[in-house]
Amino acid sequence: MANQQRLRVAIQKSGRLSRESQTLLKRCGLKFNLNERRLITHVENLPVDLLQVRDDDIPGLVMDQVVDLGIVGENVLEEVELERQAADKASGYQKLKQLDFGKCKLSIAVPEEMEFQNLDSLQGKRIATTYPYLLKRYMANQGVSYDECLLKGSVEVAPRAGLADAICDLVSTGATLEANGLYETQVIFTSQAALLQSPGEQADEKQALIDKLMSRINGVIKARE
Ligand code: PRT
Ligand code: ZN
Repeated sequence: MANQQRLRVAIQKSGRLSRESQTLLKRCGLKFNLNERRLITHVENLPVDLLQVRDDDIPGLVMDQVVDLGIVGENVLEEVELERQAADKASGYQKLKQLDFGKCKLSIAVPEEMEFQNLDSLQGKRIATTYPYLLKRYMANQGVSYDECLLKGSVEVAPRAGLADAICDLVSTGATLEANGLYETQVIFTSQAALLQSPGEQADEKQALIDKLMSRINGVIKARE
């Protein structure tokens, strides 16, 4: 394993959370030059290494204590947590802070022409999603059974393509739903980016660095409000 003395922080390599994750860390005084082709970047002025990875990998890296901190959407965090619990894998973490960006909803949406009265209208229907565990938990709580259509992308076109009757996908402005002739019926989860810490105790020096970063992050977020 690489140098364990340095604090490891996982951030999304490229996507909706990348820019704001980097901006937040820079505002906290971390000096670094990221290159998308590099997995690890050394921060110049503090013993911190940044890992640029797919967002889906971040919760597992934190839960397995491969990294000390991670920034990821709560939607991905909760989905991975449920998936790992089902597989009997370690799923512990500490949520240090909600970061006030990457806000979205995970919602069920149906085609405009569908006869939808309430959730029971979806009984026995097929629902396309990238979030099978969050959907399953919600539907089980509501007592509605459904068939799954697992898609890692293009969820919003599944009904029109005849692959599913409804979808469960992330929504922010709603423009994607509208463009695909769908409307939101239920919000099943609300999400924003969060800062996570791996479970268990850290060595004193590392914990002191985490505390220092946390107080800077609190300052940055407060200044934004
Ligand atoms: O490559 P990698 O796996 O790292 O990235 P990714 O493609 O899986 O994720 P990415 O970058 O698209 O999103 C990262 C995170 O941003 C998500 O997990 C959410 O926490 C957050 N986020 C916030 C969103 C959205 N808003 C969002 N609108 N993620 C996705 N969308 C998509 C949604 O899936 C749909 O296709 O945008 C479309 C809907 O947007 P509206 O504005 O039309 O409603
Ligand atoms: Zn992803």
